[in-house]
Amino acid sequence: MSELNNITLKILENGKGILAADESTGTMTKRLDGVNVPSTPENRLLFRETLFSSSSMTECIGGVILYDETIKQKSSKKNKIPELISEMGSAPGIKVDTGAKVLAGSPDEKITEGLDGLRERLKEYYKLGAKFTKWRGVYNITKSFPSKLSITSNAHALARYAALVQESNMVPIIEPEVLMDGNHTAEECYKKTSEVIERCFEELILHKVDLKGIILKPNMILAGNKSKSKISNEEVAKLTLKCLKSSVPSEVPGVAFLSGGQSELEATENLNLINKYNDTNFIMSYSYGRALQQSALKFWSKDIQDIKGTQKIFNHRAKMNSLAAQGKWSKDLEI
Ligand code: 5MM
Repeated sequence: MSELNNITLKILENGKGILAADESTGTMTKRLDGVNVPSTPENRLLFRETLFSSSSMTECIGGVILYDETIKQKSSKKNKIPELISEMGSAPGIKVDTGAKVLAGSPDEKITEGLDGLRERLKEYYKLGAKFTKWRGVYNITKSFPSKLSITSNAHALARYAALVQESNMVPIIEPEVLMDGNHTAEECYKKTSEVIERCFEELILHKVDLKGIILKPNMILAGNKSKSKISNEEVAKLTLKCLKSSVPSEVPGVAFLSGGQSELEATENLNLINKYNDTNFIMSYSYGRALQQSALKFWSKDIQDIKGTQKIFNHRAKMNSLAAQGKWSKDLEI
């Protein structure tokens, strides 16, 4: 087994998943503003350290995606954050893209940037303890989007990123996120997501990326959040599986879904059904940001020194998702 494949399995096996705590300062400020906590480096660290030192880190969280600010911070006990995560039995990871910018040639779409100087930044992150990395491409659905240009250019960037990351002995998370914003049907989401993922794999293969040493982080197949034709959770699970079965090469060891704006419960329930019906060899797990953090953040904001209480909420959510990643969750386990 290759070293990269080994890392991938350690992160995702046995009901483990990923905590996406890589909100850039802008996004984290929005989240903190939403609960009336000032967005200072100290507060951003305090909330994150509270999660990273929770007991569920050992059993349920195989990896944590960090933002540049956090990977360089020290905990209240003066531990380096990547060391704290490793001591809890999880793997530190890092977001290495520099954000989605206006796509020249199709200004209503986005292209993710960050390739310039990436090789050097990767060396630095590796020394800081990162075992894996993340890069997110974003696509929106309208009648004419995502365009060929956005699909091709984002796939190309994702593949160049992934090749550089593997060269640096880390596992790249490939995150092509087809957004749920809009009034499109689930069928349209299925078609566009399939096209996006297929194109990503064409480029990954062209760039000689070892598919056994990556993690795919896709969206689930959902109707748009403004669509009148919603589908059931069963249908979400079945369409998501159908899409991944036909667009992802079988060498890929694991998939870790993003939550993409689903409620905590929806994200857990859909993941559970995906695992119930999973007839593929892919591990199907989670790499949730909002769906792992929302309730914990809300609770924490009421008393930012209540570490234990916040951890209890986070541990519960992590446990529920870990069960869902094994198809063992049920609604009556929720509190
Ligand atoms: C944690 O949020 C990440 C976004 O950060 P920026 O937009 O600030 O760069 C995001 O990439 C996240 O990792 C994924 O979208 C998954 O998060 P959700 O909340 O969709 O599960």
